[in-house]
Amino acid sequence: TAGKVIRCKAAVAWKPNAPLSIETVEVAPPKAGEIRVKVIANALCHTDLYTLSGEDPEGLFPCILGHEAGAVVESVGPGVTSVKPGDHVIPCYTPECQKSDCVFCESPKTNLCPEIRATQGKGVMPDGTSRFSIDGKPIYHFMGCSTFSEYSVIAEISAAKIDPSAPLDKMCLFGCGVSTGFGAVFNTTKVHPGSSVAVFGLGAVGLAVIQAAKIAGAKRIFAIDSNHSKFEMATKLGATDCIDPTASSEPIQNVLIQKTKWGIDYTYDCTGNVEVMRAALEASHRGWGESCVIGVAASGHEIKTRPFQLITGRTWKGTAFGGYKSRSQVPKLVEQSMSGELPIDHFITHKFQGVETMNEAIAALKSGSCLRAVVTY
Ligand code: NAD
Ligand code: AHE
Ligand code: ZN
Repeated sequence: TAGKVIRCKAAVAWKPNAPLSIETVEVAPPKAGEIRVKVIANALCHTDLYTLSGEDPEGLFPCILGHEAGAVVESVGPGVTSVKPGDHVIPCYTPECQKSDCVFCESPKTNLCPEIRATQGKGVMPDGTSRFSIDGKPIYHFMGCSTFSEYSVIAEISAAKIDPSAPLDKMCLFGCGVSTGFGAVFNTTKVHPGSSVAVFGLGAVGLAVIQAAKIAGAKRIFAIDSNHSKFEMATKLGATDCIDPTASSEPIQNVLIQKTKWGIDYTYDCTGNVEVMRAALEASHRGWGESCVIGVAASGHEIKTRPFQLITGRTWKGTAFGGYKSRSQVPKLVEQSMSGELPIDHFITHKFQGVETMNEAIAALKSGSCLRAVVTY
């Protein structure tokens, strides 16, 4: 198949807020610096639903969504040296070019390599064109991954090569949500033993924050969600207090401060709701509390608080992909999960077979009873 167009099935988003359409797409061979991958399994992330809703200012249609996957390299374009056909990879929306003149890759402070970010946001490959088409009409890429397709083309610098013995139908979770939650704790805030943590929103991202906070030695972990069905897993992973913010007329930040006197050392928004982000910041500890924005808010939604909250020692921060440098660190996450240090099976609550089941998987994630729905192709 190398060098030839592949025709395969993909779930195409023709327009916002409509069911995906299962189509036969043409996937062109990879160009220089690109690789073509056979997607083995894809998990749904809330961000796929966000972009499908039409609220994402970077959302382009028609497109092929999907950014949490496990894949096998089918063929490589000219100049590709870090992977070869047959290698197992996790496509990563945060690439890592590893060039010596990339100040972001060179810095230990960030994972935000900008090498292909501009074209990625425009739904095209770095040369400005798409590798997907239907009857010759181009279809946009998404987040540099587009894994709602049996085959996809990604940049070499977006592919984290992992242990081939690791099951891709589980390791796909490291493509986004679980890595993000773990990294928010281990990289972005560096939770210290004995500290207190509050997590707003108990989807896979929020629950991964709880799991990591427990491992980091947090003593008290508040789990906050309006959906009580999330409390059981939160408790299993280490939450000490589960709170429904709608249960009281008192703002949740006040409830939390009353329970802790001065607030909470580390708080995380995993909802994407800007009011929740404010509550999380204001629930953080006077003098040193850190609040980390993880949830993605729609365009036009902005955060606010009284500057006094910052003057009195709170820090507002945010994370993309948990701060993990994708190509160098995702393989280690896979190892840690294989060794039992970072178990992830509990996030997979729903399984589907075939790219044609993608709409069912979307319905599952929306149902409120799902953490991750994995579709195996
Ligand atoms: P999810 O939909 O599975 O979970 C969200 C949870 O938040 C649900 O349990 C829901 O009941 C709860 N919730 C929603 N509104 C709430 C409110 N007002 N108060 C309390 N609880 C509320 O989503 P997910 O896949 O876990 O993703 C969580 C968020 O993180 C999304 O916004 C997603 O787009 C974002 N995200 C960001 C990154 C990043 O790199 N920054 C990575 C992955 C996901
Ligand atoms: N196009 C969106 C950006 C949304 C956003 O912030 N995405 C997160 C990842 S969400 C994964 O599920 C992120 O890492 N952003 C950094 C980046 O470079 O995009 C919008 O709302 O504008
Ligand atoms: Zn995601």
